[in-house]
Amino acid sequence: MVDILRYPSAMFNVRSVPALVFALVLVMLPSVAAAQAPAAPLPKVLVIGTGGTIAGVQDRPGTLDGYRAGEVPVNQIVAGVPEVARFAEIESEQFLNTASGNILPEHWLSLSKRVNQLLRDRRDLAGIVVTHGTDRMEETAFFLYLTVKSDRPVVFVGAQHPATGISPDGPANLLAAVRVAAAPQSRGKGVTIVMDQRILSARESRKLYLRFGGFSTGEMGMLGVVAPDGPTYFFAPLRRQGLATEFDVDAIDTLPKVELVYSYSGGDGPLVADDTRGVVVATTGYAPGERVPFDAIRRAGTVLVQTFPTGEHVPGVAVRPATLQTDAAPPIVQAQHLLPQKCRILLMLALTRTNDPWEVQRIFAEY
Ligand code: DAS
Repeated sequence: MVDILRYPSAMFNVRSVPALVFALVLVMLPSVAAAQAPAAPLPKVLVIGTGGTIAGVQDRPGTLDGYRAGEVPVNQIVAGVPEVARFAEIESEQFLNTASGNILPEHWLSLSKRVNQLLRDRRDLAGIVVTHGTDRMEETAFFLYLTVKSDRPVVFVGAQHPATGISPDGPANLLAAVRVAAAPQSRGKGVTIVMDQRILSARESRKLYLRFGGFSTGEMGMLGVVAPDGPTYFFAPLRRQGLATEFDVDAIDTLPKVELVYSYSGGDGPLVADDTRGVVVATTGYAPGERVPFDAIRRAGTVLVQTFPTGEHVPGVAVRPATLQTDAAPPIVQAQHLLPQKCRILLMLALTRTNDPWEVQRIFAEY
């Protein structure tokens, strides 16, 4: 008997060679066809630039010295990361180019209007990335989280080191953000912030510190990570956002004035201007001297929202007709696990729809 391990050709009878060739051709045909088939088109992602450190330039490149945020145009930032072209067909658009401390509520409105318009008109876009300064990123991202009526991903990204500094983090962050915006599994997850390979919900994310890894979602954890083989999700938001939002930025020209104040030992309450429609109080509990002015504020028709300074507290939420207060004054609206600056944004939007604190409470319980 022939040892077919040592003489594999002995498996085949010489007379069956034509049959063998035919069989080989049959086996190889699909791979030849696959090699010749045009590659599937890459998803399209639009990168909208607003500035920040990711667009920052130093006077002494290659150091960790100071820099000017919001200098490099977004098309140059994208061109500096050619690796993104493996995952998406990229377009870019310059919305602003500034440090994020200059970004105001009117910019939130116009950016949200633009993103809504793009996602309505451009069915070909898989998602949108917004480059943004990290100082105010959590606020702009949360405004869009509440107002972009789409299930397609809108991903905010920035950097802690400028592009010309030592170990810039912008390129890796941008690559991760584009992969998240291009991924079908990112649909329905709401507006996110992608920093340091973490996918964070815009509702929960906050800047904790200036170093790498400085963005956190506190107790709520992250939605997912950008792994070497792409975005991987563990959780999805359940609160209203995206297609389920009731807020319509196209019907809003200006946002109502809402103040944010702290309560503290020995405090005697804030002074609130007449045109203030809402006040958010960051407090773990009022000082005796604060009760009277805070009561007066809400009796005068200004809606008062209370949250923990850390945003971590989750109080029970009263639903009409039960009352949280012992007096007959309108209720103090209770926020649930929401940072004070994000309560301000939600209150601004709520006040575009109602002045009734019970209705505002309903909104704070749903978003
Ligand atoms: N602190 C800078 C940043 O990290 C500047 C800014 O927020 O625009 O992006």
